[in-house]
Amino acid sequence: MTVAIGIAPEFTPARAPADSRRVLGACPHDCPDTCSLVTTVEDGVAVKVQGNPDHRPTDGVLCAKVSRYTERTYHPERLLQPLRRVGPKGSGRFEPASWDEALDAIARRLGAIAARDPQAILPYSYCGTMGLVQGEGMAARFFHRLGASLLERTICASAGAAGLTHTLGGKVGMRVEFFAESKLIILWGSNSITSNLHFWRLAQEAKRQGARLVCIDPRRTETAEKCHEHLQILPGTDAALAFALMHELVVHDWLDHDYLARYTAGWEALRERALRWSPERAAQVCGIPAPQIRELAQAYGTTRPAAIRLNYGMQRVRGGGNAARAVACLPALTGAWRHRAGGVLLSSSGWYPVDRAALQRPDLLAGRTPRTINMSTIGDDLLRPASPAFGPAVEAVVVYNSNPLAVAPESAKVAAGFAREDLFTVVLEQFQTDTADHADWILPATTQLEHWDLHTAYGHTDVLLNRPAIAPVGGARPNSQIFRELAVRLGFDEPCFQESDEQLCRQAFGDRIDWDQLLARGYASLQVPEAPFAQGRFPTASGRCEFFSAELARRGLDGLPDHLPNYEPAGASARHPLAMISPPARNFLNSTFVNLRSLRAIEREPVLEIHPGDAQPRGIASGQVVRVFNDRGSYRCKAEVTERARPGVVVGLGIWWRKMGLDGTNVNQLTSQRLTDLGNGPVFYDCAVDVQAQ
Ligand SMILES: Nc1nc2c(c(=O)[nH]1)N[C@H]1C(S)=C(S)[C@@H](COP(=O)(O)OP(=O)(O)OC[C@H]3O[C@@H](n4cnc5c(=O)[nH]c(N)nc54)[C@H](O)[C@@H]3O)O[C@H]1N2
Ligand SMILES: Nc1nc2c(c(=O)[nH]1)N[C@H]1C(S)=C(S)[C@@H](COP(=O)(O)OP(=O)(O)OC[C@H]3O[C@@H](n4cnc5c(=O)[nH]c(N)nc54)[C@H](O)[C@@H]3O)O[C@H]1N2
Ligand code: SF4
Ligand SMILES: [Mo]
Repeated sequence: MTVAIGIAPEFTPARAPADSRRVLGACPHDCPDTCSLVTTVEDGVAVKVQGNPDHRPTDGVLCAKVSRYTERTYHPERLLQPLRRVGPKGSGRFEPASWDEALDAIARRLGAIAARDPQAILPYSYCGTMGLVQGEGMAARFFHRLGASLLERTICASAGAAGLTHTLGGKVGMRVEFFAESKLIILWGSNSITSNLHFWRLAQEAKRQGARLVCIDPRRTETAEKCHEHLQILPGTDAALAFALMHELVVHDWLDHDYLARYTAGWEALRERALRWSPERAAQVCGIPAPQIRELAQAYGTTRPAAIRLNYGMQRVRGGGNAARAVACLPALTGAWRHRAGGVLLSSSGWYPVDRAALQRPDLLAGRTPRTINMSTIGDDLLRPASPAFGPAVEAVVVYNSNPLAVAPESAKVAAGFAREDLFTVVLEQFQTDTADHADWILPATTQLEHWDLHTAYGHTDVLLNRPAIAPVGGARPNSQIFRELAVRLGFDEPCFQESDEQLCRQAFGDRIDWDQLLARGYASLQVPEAPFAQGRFPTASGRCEFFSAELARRGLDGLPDHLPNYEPAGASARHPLAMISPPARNFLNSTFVNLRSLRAIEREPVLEIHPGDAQPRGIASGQVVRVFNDRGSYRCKAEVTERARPGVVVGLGIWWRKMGLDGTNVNQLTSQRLTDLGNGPVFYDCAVDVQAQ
């Protein structure tokens, strides 16, 4: 499906005068809200970052984190010049160097490795910035031209994305603004107040109009507390719940038979599977009362319009892809899609017609097909020797927009990999993170206030332009500039390596976007239909909502969604009877912002939430140091005995820098490198542990 891009009809002219020192930008962080920023600049200094009141999804409001963006940009620990390692690997000891020294040395080393086999070089990046230019723009061109290993960027959302794509046809769904008109909103695996604040504002609006809010989450989050109903489900059991809801929809005939007949594929088979999931059976699996499931089914089956805000919290388990599939099926059973305020939304990113080939230039591979390495198994892959199946051992890693030491699973292995003396590691960073500590060279990168970028979103459907508000701080340079200069030194003379960031911004959508409008207003809206699937027209191969996916069946997989139990379910192991989840802390964004004093003052220190019923037999009291452990490792932090955690499930809010932890570790010391059923994603929330008082 292609969509045109224009100015939202509801657009009102910016209030700031044309000559103001207020610069329009976009929040770069990995958050569904992608806010429009207004930065006030005085004498070349950014003094304030605020939410743009003219941008509807932002509505003039930013979260606590980005409201403090100037504290981050002018942080006394900002990296301001290139640094060369002087101590042993991982010691964090560096000396300053000039840009020429750094870039010459890096180009020499990468060139020498590439001359043997460029696949021994691995880029490692994720969403420190979501920008199309400072993300996989110039960097992708550089690594494609080099012929480096490709990186499969799975660490966050790939299971859910695959689930959605095999059901709805892409990362598409309801338009977020219409949740405000829904009468029933299910917040499924989503702590919106923490990680999708602007959605929560819409849910509140709906609540004021009489909507019922239901939260499905193993943790009693600040969001769950404010909903009418909370299903405190066991991690990794969402598909079972979805099937029980289907069971009840069938049994009570709360079905839209016309919608099912016209716009879905595989209904008979799905129906049969759903009928095996009585609420009683699901209640056993999910660890919640059967009447609660029946009530939710009745509400979902009889309320119009009903909407589901699915988030990524529920897909970080073995069966995450199937669970996302099962939930994504629900609105087609009731015909909820017929109304603009009905349906499901996990991600809207698939609506954007981004010209990735123009930005990333895979043609620069010139017929080469490098191997692909999954970023979620970086621990094992850095330690893997050369072999015919794997290819060459990884000899060099170039990290940008990511902090794998803190965020990747099974971090003892990740740390061991990055500690290899023979590994050449370059880290482009704003701060000396755990990963930067392991670098041979650290290159100081600009923040969002200092560079150009263009942003899509995954929680709304606008395109945002980020203009630099201030000059780069100290000697920092944009990622794009760093890759451009490395390209020159490696003799890459294709004209695309000369292109400016502004040119890259323009290439992202070609002539499908009005550049002048973006420059003037900072954003433009995609024209996505109000009720995109009211008459089917799903972007699947069949054009239908695919309960049964012929494509999955062709790959030898189950064509229907199913409930796949966790690898490490709560209570299954006598040695490690507790399930641990590690969702985001409200005042950090993944491992970003952990080093901001004002925000750390709120989060205080790493804690493990544990239910009184699990704490008491272990002799654990609040404030006490505990050891959390399994066969992969051990991690010490303070316990917080609280009913926010459900029985059998402990919660380690993330993601702290390792070096701020008691033993220089964080929760990922315990998580595993196993992968999800679909999408090869990580299983952060599928992790059995036990806890001991210290
Ligand atoms: N403040 C803040 N905002 C963030 C982030 C952050 O770190 N901090 N991270 C950003 C990123 S990278 C992402 S991907 C997005 C979305 O990030 P998500 O990880 O989807 O975050 P949440 O929406 O908080 O959803 C997580 C919720 O799912 C719950 N959960 C865990 N396991 C299960 C399960 O098996 N089933 C169900 N039903 N629920 C489960 C957790 O307890 C948690 O409350 O948020 C972004 N926004
Ligand atoms: N246990 C556990 N682990 C998790 C999760 C969880 O819920 N539990 N969540 C997972 C999820 S959803 C995600 S998305 C990943 C997140 O993993 P990452 O994408 O690695 O996210 P961050 O930890 O925020 O690290 C981003 C880094 O990029 C840097 N950065 C920001 N902007 C720029 C820039 O313009 N240039 C350069 N060079 N650097 C920049 C920041 O300073 C920061 O250190 O973590 C995953 N890990
Ligand atoms: S992190 Fe999310 S809520 Fe906060 S400013 Fe950025 S986009 Fe908005
Ligand atoms: Mo994420």
